[in-house]
Amino acid sequence: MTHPTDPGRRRFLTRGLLAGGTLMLAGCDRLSRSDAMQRLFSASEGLTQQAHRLLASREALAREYGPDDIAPTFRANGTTMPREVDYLRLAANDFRDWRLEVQGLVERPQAFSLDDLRALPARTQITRHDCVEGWSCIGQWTGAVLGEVLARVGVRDEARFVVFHCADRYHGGDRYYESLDLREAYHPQTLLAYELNGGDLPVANGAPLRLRAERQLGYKMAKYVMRIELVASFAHLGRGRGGYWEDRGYRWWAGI
Ligand SMILES: Nc1nc2c(c(=O)[nH]1)N[C@H]1C(S)=C(S)[C@@H](COP(=O)(O)O)O[C@H]1N2
Ligand SMILES: [Mo]
Repeated sequence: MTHPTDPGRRRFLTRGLLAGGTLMLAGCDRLSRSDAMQRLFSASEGLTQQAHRLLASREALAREYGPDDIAPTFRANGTTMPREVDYLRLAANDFRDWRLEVQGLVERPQAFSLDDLRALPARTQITRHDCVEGWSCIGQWTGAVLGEVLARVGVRDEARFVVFHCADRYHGGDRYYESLDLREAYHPQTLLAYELNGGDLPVANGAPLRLRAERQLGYKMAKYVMRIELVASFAHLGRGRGGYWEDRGYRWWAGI
């Protein structure tokens, strides 16, 4: 497995470097004329420092909260009740026949039942969900660590992104989907969640399984996940931008 330098991340890094450089120069205008400061600001050293700081921040944990912070009901947004017949049939039988297909650029494509996923190494975390529409909500999520699922299917070297295919068509139009790069997928807080606040995940919040990628905005966190596909590019999916909302102008990189 390699950690890819995807275009989104490269753009993010460049933006960060430029912003960091401008701030430092603006704040240290007088000092920067001294020899020592000139040396410190010499292109390679300054950029390396900034790059290290940014790379480290990609590994950082999202803030976790305490039980007292949990909202009484977790707000639901976007699709809250899929209308697709296949989904309704699975829901009617309490998702006993539901299977998560994991396929694409993997060594051993596999289908996981909910029990299979519950048997994998799990994590519980209390985090804040931030939606671009301007609201936040704190909830407790339990789920299988996505990295553990990926380890079981064996990610091939060519794979760069993990795509989440959902059951719902947003307002009856295109199917919802999302994608993460492998670095975000292997982050310890990235979960395939089957529980919210200690109970089964409600349909409104993505039953039976939804993604939690805690350092990303809400629209990245695909609900009603049916299939996971490992890909080298998402050009062939939807309108080619890596997600339902990305196809409509949202940024692919939604880190917070
Ligand atoms: N399948 C699917 N996933 C989705 C959406 C959706 O409409 N369909 N909406 C997204 C948006 S914009 C947000 S803010 C969160 C909302 O999650 P919640 O309903 O648990 O609050 O789910 C995201 N994942
Ligand atoms: Mo959102």
